[in-house]
Amino acid sequence: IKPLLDDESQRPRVITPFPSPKLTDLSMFQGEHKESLYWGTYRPQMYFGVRARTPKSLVAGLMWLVMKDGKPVMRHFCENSNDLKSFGWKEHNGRDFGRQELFEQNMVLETSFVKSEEGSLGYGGDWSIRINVQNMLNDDEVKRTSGSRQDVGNWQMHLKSQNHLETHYCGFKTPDIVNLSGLVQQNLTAQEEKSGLLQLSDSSEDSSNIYVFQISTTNQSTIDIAFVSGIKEETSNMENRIMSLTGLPLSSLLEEKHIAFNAKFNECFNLSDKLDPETLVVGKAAIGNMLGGIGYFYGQSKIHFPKSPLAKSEDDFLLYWPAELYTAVPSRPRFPRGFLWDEGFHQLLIWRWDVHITLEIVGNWLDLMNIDGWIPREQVLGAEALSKIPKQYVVQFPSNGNPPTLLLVIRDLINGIRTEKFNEADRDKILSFLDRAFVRLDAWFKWFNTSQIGKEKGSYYWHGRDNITNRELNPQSLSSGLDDYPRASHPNEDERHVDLRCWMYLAADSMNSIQEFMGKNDILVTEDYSSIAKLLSDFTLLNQMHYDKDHGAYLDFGNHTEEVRLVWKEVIHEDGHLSRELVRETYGKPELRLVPHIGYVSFFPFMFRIIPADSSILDKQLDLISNGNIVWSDYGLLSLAKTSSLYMKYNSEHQAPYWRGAIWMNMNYMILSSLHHYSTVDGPYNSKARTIYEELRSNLIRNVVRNYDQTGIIWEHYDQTKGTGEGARVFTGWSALILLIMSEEYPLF
Ligand code: 6A9
Repeated sequence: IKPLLDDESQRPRVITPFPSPKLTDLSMFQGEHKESLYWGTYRPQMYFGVRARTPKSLVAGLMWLVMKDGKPVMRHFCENSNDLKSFGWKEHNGRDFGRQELFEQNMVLETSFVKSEEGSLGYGGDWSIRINVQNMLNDDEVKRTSGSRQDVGNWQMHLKSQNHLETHYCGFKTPDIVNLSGLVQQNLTAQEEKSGLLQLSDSSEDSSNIYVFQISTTNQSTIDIAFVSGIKEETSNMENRIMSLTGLPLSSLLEEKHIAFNAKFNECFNLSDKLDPETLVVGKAAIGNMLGGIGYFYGQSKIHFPKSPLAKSEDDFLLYWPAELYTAVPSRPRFPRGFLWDEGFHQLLIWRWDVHITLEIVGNWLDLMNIDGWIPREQVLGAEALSKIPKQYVVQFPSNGNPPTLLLVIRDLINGIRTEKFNEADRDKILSFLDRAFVRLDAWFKWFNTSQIGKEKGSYYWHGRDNITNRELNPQSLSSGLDDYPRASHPNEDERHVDLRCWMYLAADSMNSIQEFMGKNDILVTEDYSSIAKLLSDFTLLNQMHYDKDHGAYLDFGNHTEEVRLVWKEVIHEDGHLSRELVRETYGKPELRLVPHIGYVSFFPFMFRIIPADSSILDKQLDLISNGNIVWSDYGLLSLAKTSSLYMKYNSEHQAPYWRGAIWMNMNYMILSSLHHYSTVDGPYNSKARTIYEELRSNLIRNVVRNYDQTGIIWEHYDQTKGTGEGARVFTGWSALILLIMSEEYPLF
C-alpha cells in the first residue's frame, strides 16, 4: 500500500507529478518545431477558432447569426444538434493550412486558415483567415484593430472584404470567454430596440479585451482577416505582410496549400488508383478532420480525493497541477477534449502523416502522469472544455485506468524504424523520445500491473466497477473504454477480464521491444518484460483461464448469473417518501464461471495475435466473426452478439445500449488488422482469413461512405441492423481509422 502523501513534497501523491524530466522539454520540441506549431486552429470546440499554443493565448473565433423560429440564434461553440446539416474540415495539414465547410440552413460558409512564412521570429509568424459566404439573398474596405502583448508583441488584425459589406465593430471587457456569444447577442439586441436592426453598438470600452466585428451581407461574399504580430515599427514591410495574406495573393497561397495537401495525401495513403472518387473524399475528410480537430488545452483536472472518511461531499477532489495538453479530440461538437485511449487510435493515423506531431502529442500525455504512474483518462482542462461536460463526469478517479493504446503507437514507430520507414533525422528523434519516455512507460506498466491485477497469476480485471448498485442491469466499466459492454453480473475480486489481460500482453511486449531495440544497457531495466510477455502470451494458460469450448470463444470470468432483469419497484427513501424506480432484480444465484457474452472482448486474443496460425481455435474465431447470427453484419462487426442476453438492452431507465450491439470503428480496425495478418502468414486458415478480410473491409468502407454521402458526417458508431450513423455527430476520432482501412495500413507485430 502506497502512502497518501509524497515524502518529499508532503503533497498528496495523486496530484504529485512523476519525478522525471518532461518529454515536452526535449529539444526536438523547441525552436523551429515550436515556432512552426505556434498558431493553429487549436480550438476544436468552436466552429472556427484560432489560438496559439500558450496557456493564455490571444484567441480568435467566428460567430454568426441565423434566424430560427423568428428569433436570432448565435452560432459559436460547435453543437451536436442537427441545426447545421454538417460541418468539417475538407482538408487540413495539422500545421499551416486548413479548409472547412459549414452547411447552415440557407448558406454555406467556407472557412480557410493559412500561415505565411513572413513574420517576426518568436511569435509563430503571420496568419490569415478567409471566410466565404455563399447562397444568400460592391470597392475594398479595411477595418483594423491592434494591441500589444508579451507573447505576440505588437499585433494588428486587418479585415478586408471583396464586396461591399456593412461592418460594425465594438470592444468590451469581460473575463468570460465561455459565454461570449451570449454577451455579443445581448449587445445586438440592445441595439435592435434603438434602431430596429441587429447591429453592434459601434463603441469600445477602454482596455477592452474582446473585439467583435459584425459583418452584414446580402450577397455572396469573401472576407479576409490577416493577423500580423511582432511589429517593431510601421514600415512598408507591414503593408507587404498584409497584402500577401489578403486578396489575390491569399487566393494563390491557399491554392498552393490545397495542391500540396492533395499531393501529400496521395503520397501517405496511396489510394488513388484503388478507390472511387466518393471514397477518396471521405478519406480526405477523415485525415482533415483528425488534424483539424487537434486542440491545445490548458487547465487543471479535478481528481477524486475523499476529504472525510465519514461523509461524501461535492468537493471531494483535488486539483491536478496546471497542465497543457496538445491533443486530438474524438468529436468537436460532443467530446471536444482529450481521452487517453482514444488518443492511441488517433495517433495510428496521425503518425503516418506527421510523426513530429505524434511524438509531441504522446509526450504531452505521458507528461500528465503522476508519481504513481497513473494518467487521468478524460482531460477536462480550462473553462471552454468544462462548459461541454455535465458536472458529474468531471472528476477523475485515480483508481481507474484506460487501455494503454499509446503503446500501439510506440510499437508502430519501432516497427517503422525496423522497416526503414523513417529518415535518419526522424529515426534519431524517435529514439531520443523513447529514451526519455522509458521510465514513464515503465511506471505506467507498473501502475496497471499492481492496481489492476487479479487473484490468479496472469489475470487482470478493470477495477472500480460498482458492486453495490442495484440501478444498473450490469455495472459499467468505463475504465475499459467499452463502458456498458456486459461483464460478470456481480463484480468482485475473482473477476478476470480477457481484454485487459491482452492489453497487458501488448504493454509487456512493447516494453520488451523497446528494451531490445534500445539496448538493455542504455536504459534502466526494472521488470523482466520478456518473461511477463511470455507468460501472457502462453496459449495454454490463456485457454485455461478464458476459453470456452462450448462457444469456441474467449470469455471473461467472474461471479455471474444470467438471471437478472430490471423491474419497476416502489422504493422507500430515507425521508420516508415513496417513488417508483427501475431497479435490478437477481433471481438466479451468481457463481464463479465464464461469462457467456460474446462480442468485442471475446476477440482480444485474436486481435493481439496470441492464437497460433495453425490452431483449430483460430478456425473457430473465424467462424464466430463471419457468422451472421452472431456478430457479422453487412456494415461491420457488432460490439455484442445477437445471441447475448444483454444484446441491445438498456442498462437503466435512461442508459441506452452503447457497446451492446452498435458497430464501432476502433475495434473493427483491430480485428480487421488481425484478419489481414492471418491471411498473410502460412497456415491452414489463411485463405479463409483472406476471404473474410476482403468482405469485412469492403462492408466497412461502403457503409461509412454511404452515410457520409447522405449526411456529410462521420459518426461515433453505426447501427447494427441498418448501418446508419448514430451517437455523436462529426465523430472524427477513431472512426477516421476508416482511412487506414482504405489504404490497408495495419500495425505490424
Ligand atoms: C459523457 C456526455 C453532452 C465513450 O470517445 C470518448 C469516449 C471513449 O473513450 C469511450 O470508449 N466516449 C466511449 O465509450 C465518449 C465519452 C463521453 C463521456 C462523457 C458526457 C456529454 O454529452
